[in-house]
Amino acid sequence: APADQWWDTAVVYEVYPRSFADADGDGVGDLRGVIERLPYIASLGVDGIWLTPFQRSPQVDQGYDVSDYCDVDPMFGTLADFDELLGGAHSLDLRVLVDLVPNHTSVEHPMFRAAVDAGPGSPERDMFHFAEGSADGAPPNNWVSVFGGPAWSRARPESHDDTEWYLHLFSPAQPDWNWRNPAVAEYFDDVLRFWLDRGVDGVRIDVAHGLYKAEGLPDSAVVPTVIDGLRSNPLAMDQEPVHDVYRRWRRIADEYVPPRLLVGEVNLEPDRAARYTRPDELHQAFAFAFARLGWSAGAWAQVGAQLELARRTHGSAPTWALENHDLVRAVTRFGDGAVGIRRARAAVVALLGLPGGCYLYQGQELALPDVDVPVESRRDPMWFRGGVSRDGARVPIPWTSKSADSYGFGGGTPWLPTPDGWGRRSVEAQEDDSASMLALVRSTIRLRRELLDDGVFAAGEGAEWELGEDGSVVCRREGGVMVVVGMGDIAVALPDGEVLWSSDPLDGGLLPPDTTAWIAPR
Ligand code: TEU
Repeated sequence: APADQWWDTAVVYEVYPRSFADADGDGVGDLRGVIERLPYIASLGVDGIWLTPFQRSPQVDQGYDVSDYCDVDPMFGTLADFDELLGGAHSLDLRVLVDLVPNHTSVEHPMFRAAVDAGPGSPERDMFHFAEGSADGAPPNNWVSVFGGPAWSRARPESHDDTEWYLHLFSPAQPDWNWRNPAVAEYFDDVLRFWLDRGVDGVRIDVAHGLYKAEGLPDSAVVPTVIDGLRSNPLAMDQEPVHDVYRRWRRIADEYVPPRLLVGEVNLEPDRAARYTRPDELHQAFAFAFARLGWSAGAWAQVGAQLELARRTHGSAPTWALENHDLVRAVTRFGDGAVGIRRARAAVVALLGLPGGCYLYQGQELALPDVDVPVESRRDPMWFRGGVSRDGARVPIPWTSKSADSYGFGGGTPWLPTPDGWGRRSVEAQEDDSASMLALVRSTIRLRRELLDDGVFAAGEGAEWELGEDGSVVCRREGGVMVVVGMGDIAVALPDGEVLWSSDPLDGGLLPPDTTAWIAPR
């Protein structure tokens, strides 16, 4: 691939800084912790990192409520620390993506505070969605928030003359911007340029299918669909004008040398999501339909085929991910215990064998399970609004085998408790074990790179998906390599060809259950 299209074949490692490594011992991970562990990240063989929000924030939604888009939260460090991180990553050939949150902000953002103070009818309020409710005290419309509960809160509940409400698709601490006001777009141009000028290689865009709401904010006639505990309201998502925002951002990203990457969190079905990666919009959008799948060959083949159709229709490859800080960890989703680990191994080898960029989430390389965080320790605002808790995927990373310093995470009481036995899953425990998930992820990424260098894997390949024998699924890359995942109860015959790789040892010419193999045509 041309040097400026590195993302087409890249493996990017998602770092959730508050749970990665805590250098100052306050129980919360920080940028210095990331700086100290950059050599570890580089040792995985990945091409870059995506850092989830570390900007100034009251941390109601763990940083996804941003009160200053252009500064580092003191909990995580300083802008100077960020610059050091960026320089350190670049010197290890790691690209750096930062998170941009344009759908909503924090109630503590100066512009939102100014809007509350300025009162109804003011230009300040027009930066957000303020509206009068009904005479009987109900909110302006019937929308519910993604996290549960009404999507509206009163701006000044104590006031008798100011009875306006403001819209928040997520928690009440996260007011939505009014993207129909051109001043909002101009403000975000500056935010985008601030990070790109600092030298970041790209941005991950939070709720990229949000931003615009249906004109006039009409009542919704449909009950929102609930996926992974999140409520999706079609009137609040995937509105046509949002595509102009990405055309505008793409022009900005392309002004830089080399061009910068735009990757969107577009949590939509394949065909709708792929529209965000048309040639003049985003470069990548995560394949959420795939990330949500359980252990089912039928489902993988079906969604794989949908993604391939979307690629052909709109012209850009799927971007693969199985885990992130919002989803239940793969080990747990696929069955937990030894079976779950074996399937998570097979799944990561499958993903890394598919054509297109691939994102891994910190701890996935350790086969960490989702943790059942004790109710009194949960911190997720979604949990507090009656939804599921995403804390189970956010527990601090175990670096060392002994419990001291929270298994090497840091000296303070960690912001989420680490469970018993966490040290057995640590980096230290897996480092010298050739049968570990850590060893598998490293060697799989290395082989993927070699196959790309040798032209066995190529950027931009399509892929055919079909059901194989006895509960297996086969993805045949255009260049000929087949990724075969055994998801049934019995071992299956492998297609003819040379075995390039497998997630666990094969059984003669047979693929055992819960195993992935890469097969090259002879
Ligand atoms: O998650 C976004 C999220 O919840 C949506 O993709 C949701 O599935 C969709 O709106 C339903 O249509 C991101 C972050 O990853 C998450 O941690 C934050 O809590 C959330 O945004 C709010 O910023």
